[in-house]
Amino acid sequence: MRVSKLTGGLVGAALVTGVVALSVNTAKAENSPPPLTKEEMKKAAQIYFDRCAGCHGMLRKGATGPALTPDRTRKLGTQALEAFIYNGTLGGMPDWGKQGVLTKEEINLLARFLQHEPPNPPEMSLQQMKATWKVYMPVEDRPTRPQHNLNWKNFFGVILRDVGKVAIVDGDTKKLVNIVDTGFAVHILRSSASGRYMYSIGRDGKATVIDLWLAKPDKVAEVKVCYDARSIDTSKYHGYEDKLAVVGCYWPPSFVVLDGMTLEPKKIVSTSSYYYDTQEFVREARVASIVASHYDPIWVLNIKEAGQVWLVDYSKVDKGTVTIDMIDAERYLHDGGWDLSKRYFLVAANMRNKIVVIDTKDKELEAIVKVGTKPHPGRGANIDHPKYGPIWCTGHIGEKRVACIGTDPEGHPQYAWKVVKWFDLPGEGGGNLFIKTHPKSKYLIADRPLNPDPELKRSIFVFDKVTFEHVKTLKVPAKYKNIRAVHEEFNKAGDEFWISVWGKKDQPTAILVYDAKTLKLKKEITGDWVRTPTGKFNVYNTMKDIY
Ligand code: DHE
Repeated sequence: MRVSKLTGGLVGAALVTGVVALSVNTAKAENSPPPLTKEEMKKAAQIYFDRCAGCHGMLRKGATGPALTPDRTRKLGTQALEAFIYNGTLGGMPDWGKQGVLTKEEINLLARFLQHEPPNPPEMSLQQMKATWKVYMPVEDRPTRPQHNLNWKNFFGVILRDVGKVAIVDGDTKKLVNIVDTGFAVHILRSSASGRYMYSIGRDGKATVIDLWLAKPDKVAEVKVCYDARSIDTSKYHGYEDKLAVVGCYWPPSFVVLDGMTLEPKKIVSTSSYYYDTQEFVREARVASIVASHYDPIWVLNIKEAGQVWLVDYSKVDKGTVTIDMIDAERYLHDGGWDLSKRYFLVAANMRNKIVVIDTKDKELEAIVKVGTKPHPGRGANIDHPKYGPIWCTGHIGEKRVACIGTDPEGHPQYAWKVVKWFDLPGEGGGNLFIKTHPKSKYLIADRPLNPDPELKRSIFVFDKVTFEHVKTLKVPAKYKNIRAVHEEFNKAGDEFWISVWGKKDQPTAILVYDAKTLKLKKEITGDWVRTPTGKFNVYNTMKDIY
């Protein structure tokens, strides 16, 4: 079990409000939830936050996972809830018990907790954010050129998820450059427009900026802007390079604009909104993925529950103004990426089995494309195909098919916004989280960490980018036990790709480097520091949005 980082923060604050006690005491006798002591409530709230809130929401109204409000959970009762938590579901819910992540006692606690009203999570003000803001190296003390001779644009930032660190690894030599303390469960990394700065965002809402030009690249500033977050990006438009950053928060539902170099918080905007379709108010309308336009001073923010895509113009943020175009799209928006031209942004509406296409030039909804069950593209994979022209592909959590969509309405109108190609991952079931390619590579690579089959979840599947034929299955060496292979990333040249061997916190694992031509394992990056590696981000590919 992960150690609580929130105690005294989110959960602590919720307890202070007295909401918990209220909900326990006022429950009607005939329909009362199973008893929980204050201590148990605190512990259960933490487990829920760590493991469940991402999919079911802090207020448990449901998103990627179903609603877990007491009217539903009390009908299910403790035993049925325990069974779900222990075994997971075919819809993609992890088998927390079977995997050994949660003990039987913790599962029982959680099952009882779910039958109570959810505790009220707290808000966060700009002043509270500023109290956490630390600049380790002021901008004026930072170097004006790189203080090392390393090929820093081919560095990889590797998330060491459960140990709360990011490793900077030299993509040329595969040597560790430094390990940076970033905080709890970093989710993603993004690079600034120049590539010099690497940003991380943790599940605890802490943003960190790392300066890759320092003799030993390290963090130069950090700030906690919310209690729960998944996304961060930076200003990539000409004239704004490296100047601003934006964090997308899950709780409180909001986005926060920061100074790009110091992370000083500048502006908070609430994203609580109305469901685009029913027009009912949704307090917990969270920010899922964010991308930065290269052609306009715009961030594309996906407001998950509301089913809206917000185009946020940051050009006047210094005057206190952000202008937002709110585009009605589909629920529930999750992850996505640019097409090859970087005019269109494609994002998964994962509970409606659709991909939403936003035209960022004309600032409107371009199309909604039906795909398979629970699309999960990561940022997707772009291919310039000889027949279909530019296409963008996504895999699915809920099934084995991969769908590729035509993205060139001008050059190839007959294929635009249609699934032009379906192809299957071998073996049964879904569980794919990420697919990736590189303009220089012949291959498209897919993982499958959420598949229940222990062999499939440790495998990486390689496909020909033109014929879509399955070329090879790469298996993580057998010496790594009880692991999952997750997330692919190419190097700058596109001639190798890296895979994470994702195990438990107490288990040293590896980052595997494959030759992208021969598909042979070229190098195992190991060491005591390689713990729970998840996402890996090549500086050049991330700054240029190459995927
Ligand atoms: Fe992620 C991307 C949210 C579970 C690893 N994840 C994203 C993005 C969102 C998101 C909104 C897009 C960010 C962007 O592009 O701006 N992820 C969530 C969840 O809500 C969810 C389902 C449950 C949760 O509680 O977090 C979840 N994600 C996971 C995992 O279990 C993974 C495998 C490991 C982990 O860190 O928990 C995981 N997510 C990642 C990675 C990316 C990501 C590596 C970036 C992929 C990329 O190539 O850009």
